[in-house]
Amino acid sequence: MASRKGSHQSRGNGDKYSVLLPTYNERENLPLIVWLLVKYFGESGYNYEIIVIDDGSPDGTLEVAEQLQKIYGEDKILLRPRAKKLGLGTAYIHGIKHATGNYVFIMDADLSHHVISNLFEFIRNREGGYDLVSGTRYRGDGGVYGWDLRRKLISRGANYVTQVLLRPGASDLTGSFRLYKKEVLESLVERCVSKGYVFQMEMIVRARQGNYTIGEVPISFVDRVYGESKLGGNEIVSFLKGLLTLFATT
Ligand SMILES: Nc1nc2c(ncn2[C@@H]2O[C@H](COP(=O)(O)OP(=O)(O)OP(=O)(O)O)[C@@H](O)[C@H]2O)c(=O)[nH]1
Ligand SMILES: *[C@@H]1O[C@H](CO)[C@@H](O)[C@H](O)[C@H]1NC(C)=O
Ligand SMILES: [Mg+2]
Repeated sequence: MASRKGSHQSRGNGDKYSVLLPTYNERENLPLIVWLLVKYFGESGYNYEIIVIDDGSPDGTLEVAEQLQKIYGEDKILLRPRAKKLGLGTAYIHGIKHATGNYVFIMDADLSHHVISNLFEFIRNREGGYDLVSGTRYRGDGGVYGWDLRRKLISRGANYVTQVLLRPGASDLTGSFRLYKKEVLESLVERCVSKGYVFQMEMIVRARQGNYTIGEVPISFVDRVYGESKLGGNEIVSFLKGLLTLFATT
């Protein structure tokens, strides 16, 4: 890892990182992930902003985000809420419109990703010239913790079927911890048709089609401690439908 000397100084030659945090009922998780991000970026000297896209969470996530904005500043914490739950895919699209960075991180707000141990690796890969850097649970030290067998099988199975059908050239297709060049993200999002869980996968498939270079960083994924999981039978059915649509149209 590169030296951390010279922290608190501007770094990255004018580069700016926008972190998109979509939230739905993440009141308990948001303060910690924001604190971790502020701490990391503050110490490393990279310019950054955190964009919280809350979809009218009934648990009061937005009020918590407003408090965080008061603490860390309006230039660091941007709030771009929507009135109701409109889905993860469109939350990203909404967030990108307001991003002023030339690089964009997307990650879950539920602390499932070990953000700090990995951020630097993402940035290092990015600086190595990749158009997008994707966190992978299926290579190197990557892994999944806290999931029951059923969920592990679903995730592995979905990944395997997609590998066989679409040969996307990345080991983890449904992962949600990624770093994009902003213009790459914009052009991929424009071409994506799917919503929900297929969205992340389609992004990688389209990246491959567009001949973008993809770097990979092994990540650990831990199950959320706070809040409820939303993965049910419906998601699995719609995932399979989306996968087949993607297979048929690419
Ligand atoms: N703005 C917005 N955020 C959402 C929506 N659905 C999920 N999210 C957020 O997107 C991230 C990923 O969603 P999760 O529910 O954690 O999905 P998951 O990790 O596959 O499943 P669990 O962690 O088991 O619930 C989290 O930060 C959620 O709060 C939505 O419709 N709108
Ligand atoms: C990607 O590369 C392949 C092989 O070099 C080429 O045939 C194809 O046209 C390229 N696609 C795009 C979108 O540039
Ligand atoms: Mg999660």
